Amino acid sequence: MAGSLAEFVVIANRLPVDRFIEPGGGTTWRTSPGGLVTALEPVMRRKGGAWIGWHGAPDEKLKPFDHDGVRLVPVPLSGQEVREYYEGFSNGTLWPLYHDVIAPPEFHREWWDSYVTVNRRFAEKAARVARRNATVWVQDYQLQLVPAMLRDLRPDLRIGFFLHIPFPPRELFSQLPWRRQILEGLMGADLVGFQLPGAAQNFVRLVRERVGHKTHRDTVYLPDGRTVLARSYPISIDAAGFEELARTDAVEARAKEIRQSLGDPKHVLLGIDRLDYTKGLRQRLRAFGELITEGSVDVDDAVFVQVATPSRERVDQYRLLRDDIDRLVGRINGDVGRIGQQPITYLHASYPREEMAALYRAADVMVVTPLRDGMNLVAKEYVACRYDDCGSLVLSEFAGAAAELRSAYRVNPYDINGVKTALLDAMRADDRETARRMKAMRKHVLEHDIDHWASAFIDELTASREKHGKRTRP
Ligand code: GDG
Repeated sequence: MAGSLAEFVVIANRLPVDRFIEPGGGTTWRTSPGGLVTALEPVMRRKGGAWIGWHGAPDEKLKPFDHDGVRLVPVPLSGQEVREYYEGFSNGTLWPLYHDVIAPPEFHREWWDSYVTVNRRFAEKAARVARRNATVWVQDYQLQLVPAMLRDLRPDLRIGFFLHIPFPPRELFSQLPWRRQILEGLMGADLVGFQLPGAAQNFVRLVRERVGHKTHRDTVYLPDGRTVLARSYPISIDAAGFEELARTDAVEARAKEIRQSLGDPKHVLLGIDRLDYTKGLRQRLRAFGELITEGSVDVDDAVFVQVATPSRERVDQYRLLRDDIDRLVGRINGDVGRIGQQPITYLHASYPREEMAALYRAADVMVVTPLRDGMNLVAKEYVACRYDDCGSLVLSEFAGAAAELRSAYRVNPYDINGVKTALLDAMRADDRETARRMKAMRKHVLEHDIDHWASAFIDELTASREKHGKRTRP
């Protein structure tokens, strides 16, 4: 397939593969775990798709290659671009700004310049790879300028954009020195997708107020007659795939083993997150620590397992966070632990999918307390794995998932007493109440899986462009 033009193109910061060096020195690529790849693979295969993204190593140029029937087109980044475009503007400016400025965003003009340069490189690559009238789907905050840049180069294309993280209200977005350029970048798309309706509304309002375009509900009317639709498409997971994995004997056995090695306590509580300041780790650990200190929960009865997957370790704020959480866990375990009885088991590591499923199966209470989160897939994965209708979910109202998982124990993570109450409620609930809540959440997650998400977006993108094409045809 390499060499031919693609009918369907995905552009994301990263290619959906990881490189492995074999013992003999040979290189193989393996599909990286993640719902997006799984969801898009069938479409990509059917339509002769291409995926454009960085392959993960700086200062290295690679030729396009085929992997599992999909054409992968690597985009090179220099070491300096990784620092300025990726760690800098994407993760030091946009990430904190879009997550309610939980950490202060940094604004540096050279980071912005690098963001523009790299976005242009992605757009140019897509312009060369896409067939005439092809569909291109741009992913996430690292690439918000790509839609407009690509439209300039290839007005024939149908362009969609999806933002995986929140889109902030104007009071926060307006801090950005390059706010107008970002809005104009996004408006290059025919369809701009968000996790929640509120984010789409924030976008439309900003376009009206900052750029001055006419808008009506979810539609922006551009001076050239083109329209841009802004809608919500809450992302999901391969729910059936997770359930199937959770039902395997190996995962069930491992879940038992995990509980045993924790001393078979009455309650196993679990948190799984990238180690990120948006995820509210500190708040949940404090709440749990206080419950034990006060004696509301006996140290022999409950264990909190917190998996914090290493993330963005070269960004200063993430290094500080790691030290902060290390200290907090040490203090709680030091204060209230006993020999052989550590209330918090803290794991700073990443695990295979099977181990994740076993952890979900081992946990009685899943604790998801982000201060702000676009969606939060961990919450949905937990629900998908609880095929026996056991297990409770404590969920922050500031996670996108809270709009769908209405039967979770809902918390404001800033309210430590509220989190404590919810943890106690979840631990003390009887089986009937637990099953009632879990059944309702499972129904939703199984009916609204990742395929549902991808086809809703692609169908709308197809329809919007067709409508638009008819209106403007001379
Ligand atoms: C962004 C948005 C939005 C984590 N540790 C391991 C591991 N994971 C997997 C989880 C889950 C995924 O990573 C994390 O997804 P989240 O949604 O929880 O969070 P972000 O990484 O911040 O994702 C978020 C998402 O994009 C999708 O739009 O929901 O709001 O911030 O799937 O299972 N997987 C494995 N080992 C680990 O150690 N295998």
